This record gives sequence, structure tokens and C-alpha cells, in this order.
Amino acid sequence: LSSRASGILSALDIPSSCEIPGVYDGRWKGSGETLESVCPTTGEVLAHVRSATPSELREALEKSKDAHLFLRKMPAPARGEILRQIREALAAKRDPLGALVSLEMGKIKTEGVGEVQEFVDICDYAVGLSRMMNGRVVASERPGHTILEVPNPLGVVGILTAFNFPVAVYGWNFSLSFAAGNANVWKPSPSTPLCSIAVTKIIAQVLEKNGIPGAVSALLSGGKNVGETLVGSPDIPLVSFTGSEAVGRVVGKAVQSRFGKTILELGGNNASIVMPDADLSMAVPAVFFGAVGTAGQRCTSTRRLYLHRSIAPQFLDALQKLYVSLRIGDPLVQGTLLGPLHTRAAVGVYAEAIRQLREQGAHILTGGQKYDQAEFDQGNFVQPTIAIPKHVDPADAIWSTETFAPILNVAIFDELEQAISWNNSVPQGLSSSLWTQDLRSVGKWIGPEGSDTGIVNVNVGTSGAEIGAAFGGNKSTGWGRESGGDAWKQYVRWSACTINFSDAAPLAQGVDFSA
Ligand code: UN1
Repeated sequence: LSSRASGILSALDIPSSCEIPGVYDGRWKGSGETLESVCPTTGEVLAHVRSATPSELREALEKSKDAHLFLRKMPAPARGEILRQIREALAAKRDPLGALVSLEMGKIKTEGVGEVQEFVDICDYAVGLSRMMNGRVVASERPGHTILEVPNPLGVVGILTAFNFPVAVYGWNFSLSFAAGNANVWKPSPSTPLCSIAVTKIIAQVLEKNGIPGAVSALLSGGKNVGETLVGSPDIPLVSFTGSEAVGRVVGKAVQSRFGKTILELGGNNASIVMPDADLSMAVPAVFFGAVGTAGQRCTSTRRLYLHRSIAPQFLDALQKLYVSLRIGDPLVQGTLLGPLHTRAAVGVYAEAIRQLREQGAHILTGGQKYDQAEFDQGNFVQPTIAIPKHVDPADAIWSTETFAPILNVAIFDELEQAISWNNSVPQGLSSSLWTQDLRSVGKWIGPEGSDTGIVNVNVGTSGAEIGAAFGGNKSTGWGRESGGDAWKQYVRWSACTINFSDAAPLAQGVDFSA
């Protein structure tokens, strides 16, 4: 192992041994198939991680069920105190954990650290929430009666996360779900096992210190078979899944067929619209970050850019300048803005998307190739690309498909209505952003004739949401909401409790049933 990789691992108490156990349910284990963690920058194999066998999976699930029985008896504010300690433990490891995200996933270091910060932030949020998960008192129509809406924990929550946010997305789900009193089983992406091991170690230490069963935050590293078991398990009333639309469709149906609940965070295909009155000194860098940041591998990355005809040449000129000056390379080196794609396969997906663009006569303004210089040889580096497709037909695959790579497709519009209709014309509905200084455009954009996405920004790019608002998207993004807002309400079972304090037992709606 390279010295820098072993330095990062040892700062996080991960052994640089040949095989690392990837399963935790109060005890570390793993004797199933081996997952490989590969550094996307250098191609170095960082670790082999042992996943769960079917019997280890069953055992972990049983332990999580027991752990829930323990946790549900703990008052919510006491659970909040545990989250506060987890927050502190995460913050203490912010730097090495952020570096590990960068090393294993490939995003630049400040974004890796930022991702850990999202987990810290949502812990803060959940600590507060642990004293505010309030139900309601409803006015009853009957004398001497009252109705309470009561939240109680669900049981065991399954959390299936993607490679692109290997730390934060577990954080969003775990913090709220734990505050609500659930045990959690985490199946991370098989290509970022080290991040999930590092996070689980940090959480486990706090749990152990407080005498709480480790299986309230169980880790089940593995591939498709582990995912399928969790999705199919009647012991998991809620499955939170982040990933592709294709897999999300399968997960959604499977969980629905057993009447379980889902939170789905699927594809994004996000647009920025730039009006003639926009402040371009803000809009250009924001589109640059949205399209190129994280090498285009956020669900919220900007993939479509609709420019008003009057500012289009000027905008593209300024944007291209930023693309050309881009610092590409090792994401752990300070100053790098563009790291590699996460996998070799993703380079193929990028190349295929570029091939399609070319075949259909798109004008490639910049980019369109893999980096072939020797220094990028071992990594999955591709050039960020701006393309002007020949057709603006929204049904065309170029516009309607989410390609998880830094490719930005541009079209020119004349009227805001046209741009909004293009924005809304794709299957996905995660994020969108409008650049304008005209209040009338803002009103239209956020209203019933406006953007149909879950995140609707004004003079803010499509990516980089804070944790305080609910995060998620509509349509084929899956309608899920995580993190802030009312998202916590999904992690509980609600009961409507009608209580009669009177000496009579009248029926609702005045029904007379006297014998
Ligand atoms: C994701 O890409 O799955 O809004 C999540 C953002 C981040 C989270 C992205 N806070 O871009």
C-alpha cells in the first residue's frame, strides 16, 4: 500500500491488512465474497473487504431487531445525546475521513471534507429533533374526547447508499432514523467499502462507550445479493435507497409488493436556466461548479444548460475559459478541481455518451475525450465537456438520460416558458436552477407553472444543497425526501389515538346504534 493510503487508513483505525472484515453487528466479521476497493486516481488496490455470507446477514438482522427493542425504550432526547457524541467523534475525524472519501471515491478533498461536514450538520439537526419529534392534538367532534397523533419507531430501517456520497447519505438517514428510535442496517456501495467501515467504526465506538448495542448501526458490505435480501426482508419496514432509476424501479416494486415503505433517491438530470437579466459573474462559476464539480457525479450535477439567446455567446465564452483553466489531477492535492471518475466502467459510459453526441451532429465546444497524458494513465480521468446538441427535442436520449459524468448539454431559448417546459420535459425531477434578477420570472419559476423538481433554486446552482431543507426529487427521481424539512416523519409509524375521557361512548358522525 502507498504510504499516503496507509497514513489515511491508520488515522481511521483501519488496518492495512490483506483482508478487512466488512460486516458489523456489534462484532466485526465477514466471510463472504471479497470486495475490492480501488483508488480511482492511481488504480491502486486499497483493500480487500470481506462481505456478509447469507448466515451472517441473517444474524445481523436478528441482532438489529433486538437492538431496536433496546433503543425504542430509550427516551428520544437520550438518543439525541448519543447523536451529539457521534457528531463530536465525526468532527474529530473530519480531515482523515474527508481524505478517505477523496482517496476511495475520487472527489476532491474539500468536497470529501464537505461531505463529512454534511454528516456532522445532520447530527446537529437530529440532536435538536430528538426533542421536537412532536405529534399533534386534534380537536374531536365528540364531547370528552381527544385525538392524539403519536409517532413511534418503526423497527429496523434498511439504508442502501451509492458510491458518490459514501458518507453523507448514510448520515442523513441514520441520524433521523436513530433519533426516531430505529435500528439501522447499512448496505453501502460495493466500491466504497472503506468509507463505510471508517464511519461505522466511529459510530460503533460511541455506541460501545454508552452500552448501546452496535447493531443499531449495522454494516452489511456486499453486492447485489445483500441488497436483495434487505429489500425482500419483511423485518425491514422501511428501505431507503439511493442509486439509479433502473435499480430503484426494482427496489420500489419489491418493497411495495410486501407493503413496505420506501424512500427513493434516484436519477437527477438537472437544468440551469439563464435569463437575459442574470448576473453572469455569479451564474457562470455556479454552472461551472454544478457541471464539473465532483466530476459530474452528484445526483444534483448540472447536466442541461438553457441559455437565453441574448447572453448565450458571452456566457459560453466565459464558461469555456473556466473549463480551459481547470486544474485536473490528484483529488488529494490542494488546488485540484477535477478528479477522476469513480470507476473504469464510468469512463466507458462517458465515451458512449460522447459518441452519441457526435453521431447526432452535436457541436462539442470543449472536452470530449479521455485524458491520455502519461500522468493520468492509471486513473479514470475524462475531459469535462460542453456540447451543443443539434436537436432540442426533449424526448431525445441525449436530453432525457442521466449520464453520470461531466457532460453539459446546452440549448438556446427565447422565452422563459420554453425553457421551463424543457426543464420539465425529462423523466427525472431532482434539482433545477434559474438565474435572473426579475421578480416576475422568480414567481413563475417557483409557482404552479414553474419547475417540477424537488429542489427549485434561484441564483443558486443545482447542486450543493444544505441539510436543513428536505432533499429529494419528483417523478422518476422517486419522490423521496431525506435530511431536513419533514423527512423525519417517514422514519416513524404514526398512530391516531382517540381517547375518551367522558362517561358516555358516543359514535362519530352521530351514528345511533342503540339496541
Ligand atoms: C447526491 O448526489 O446523491 O446537494 C447527493 C448536493 C449534496 C448532496 C448530493 N448536498 O449536491
